[in-house]
Amino acid sequence: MIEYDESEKRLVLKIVYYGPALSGKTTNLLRLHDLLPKEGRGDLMVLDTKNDRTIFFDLLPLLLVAPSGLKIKLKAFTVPGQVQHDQTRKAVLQRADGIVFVADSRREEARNNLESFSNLERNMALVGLDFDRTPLVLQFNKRDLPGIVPESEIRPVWDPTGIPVALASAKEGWGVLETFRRIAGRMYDALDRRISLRDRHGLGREAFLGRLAAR
Ligand SMILES: Nc1nc2c(ncn2[C@@H]2O[C@H](COP(=O)(O)OP(=O)(O)OP(=O)(O)O)[C@@H](O)[C@H]2O)c(=O)[nH]1
Ligand SMILES: [Mg+2]
Repeated sequence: MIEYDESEKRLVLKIVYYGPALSGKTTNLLRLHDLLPKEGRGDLMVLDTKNDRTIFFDLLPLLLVAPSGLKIKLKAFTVPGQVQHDQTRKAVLQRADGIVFVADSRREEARNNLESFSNLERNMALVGLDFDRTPLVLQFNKRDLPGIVPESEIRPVWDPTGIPVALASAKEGWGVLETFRRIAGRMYDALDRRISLRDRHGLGREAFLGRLAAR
């Protein structure tokens, strides 16, 4: 549900980091803020935390300008993962153009991951997002910890679904940028089909990703 105003040459995109409590969504945005180039990167807003738990949302705004002059603002949000904040999760999820689901890779978290994923599917339906058409990337975070589900068990489950899987340790700072590039790439493809970013605005996929997520 992109916000596109052709006369104003303005496009606003929204990425939502979703997932169970404590899976590392806020940490992803903190790292992303550190890893992305200063140019075009806004300030990270980490809102209303209580003992480091998100109770509203976090927001990292990014800005880039296409050769046509189109101003693209990309807002990366996190939802609060704790079960009781479902209303807030739904509100933050509204009009998302891309979703990163951050799972906790530890085996004992499998059930929480699944419940949160079901919650995502339910809330997408409630806010009118089509699961099959919304760009989605699945991040298995906390790969630095012991007791994680190995990749050999993850791939056979998720690869057949077509949902891209990224492995990460947001704490150590790896996999975060890759995850972001993958969701941004998927969003570019969806956008290009709708508003011809390349042909009308002179913005190719690599240029889009390069300006957004160059290191
Ligand atoms: N070992 C390890 N710890 C991590 C990793 N990512 C996040 N953490 C830790 O996990 C805890 C929760 O991280 P947050 O980023 O606040 O989790 P969240 O998903 O935003 O949690 P909610 O806001 O409650 O939904 C913090 O202590 C982080 O430092 C990781 O990759 N590895
Ligand atoms: Mg958080």
